[in-house]
Amino acid sequence: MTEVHETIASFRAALAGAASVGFVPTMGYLHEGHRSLLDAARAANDVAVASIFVNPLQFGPTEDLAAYPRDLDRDLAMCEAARIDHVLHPSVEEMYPFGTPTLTTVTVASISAPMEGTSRPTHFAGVATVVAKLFAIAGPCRAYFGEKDWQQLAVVRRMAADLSFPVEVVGCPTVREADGLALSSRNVYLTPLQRAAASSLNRALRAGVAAVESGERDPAKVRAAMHAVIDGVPEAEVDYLEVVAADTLERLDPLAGTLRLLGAARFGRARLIDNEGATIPAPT
Ligand code: PAJ
Repeated sequence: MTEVHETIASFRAALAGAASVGFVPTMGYLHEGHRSLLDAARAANDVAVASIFVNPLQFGPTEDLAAYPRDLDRDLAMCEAARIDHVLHPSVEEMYPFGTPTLTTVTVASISAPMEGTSRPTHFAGVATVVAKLFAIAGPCRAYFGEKDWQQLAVVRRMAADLSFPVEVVGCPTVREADGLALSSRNVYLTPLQRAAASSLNRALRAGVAAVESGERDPAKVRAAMHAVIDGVPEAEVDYLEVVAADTLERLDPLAGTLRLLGAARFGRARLIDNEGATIPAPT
């Protein structure tokens, strides 16, 4: 039976003394992408736990905090099916008893700045602050994050290392629909027409990967290859399409080493993000 905890104290007490803990932080409205993280946590640890908390700190003033989809009963049924032992489901007051914004904020410079950071300037400080709190609450554990949010994964990895959290951050592959669209809680905002158009984001990124794999080393040309796929899609409003170093997220010219191609686009109300990897072998 999955046990639900509304207080930090009760969740902490439940985890104390476990030989190994696998932890999956989420904002709920769980789908098969989250399920893959729950399964990975369950498979590799004695105790498998999750958190469900829509974190107000990581939403900008004009973003979808109030509208963010929620369905706790369905989420708990998925946790139960995945044999998750404990779920932390705190109120905003339990997490932020002194209110928001918090006086103490965790920021991860440079990695947080480009791409999502440009479009959503306070987002990663909100993510890093809540994840630091969740790591402090869970204690020593393996924590599972999706590659779907590649920049978030990079921010969390660096934060955990810089602050010496006793946490091993584990990245898990992106779960997709058959047409390539990455599963996301925000996909529910899409109308049927927008849903059909939304696969163009992943197609654009794969066109960029194909350009790199066919020998293109000029980042501007790789970006152009991605734009060529999506710019003509009337439902898509591109925010950015980038190719950067996979770990530092720095721009490289010429392209070299382990790369990540990342994009964000609006389809109606839904702002979707996605990414793909490409590696340029070192010259021999
Ligand atoms: P949320 O969007 O609910 O995502 C929770 C975790 O599920 C994240 O690590 C995310 O990368 C992963 N995930 C989402 N879609 C996925 C997919 N299609 N395939 C694989 N993994 C996927 O990300 C957050 O919540 C929040 O920012 C959080 C880290 C919980 C902090 O509030």
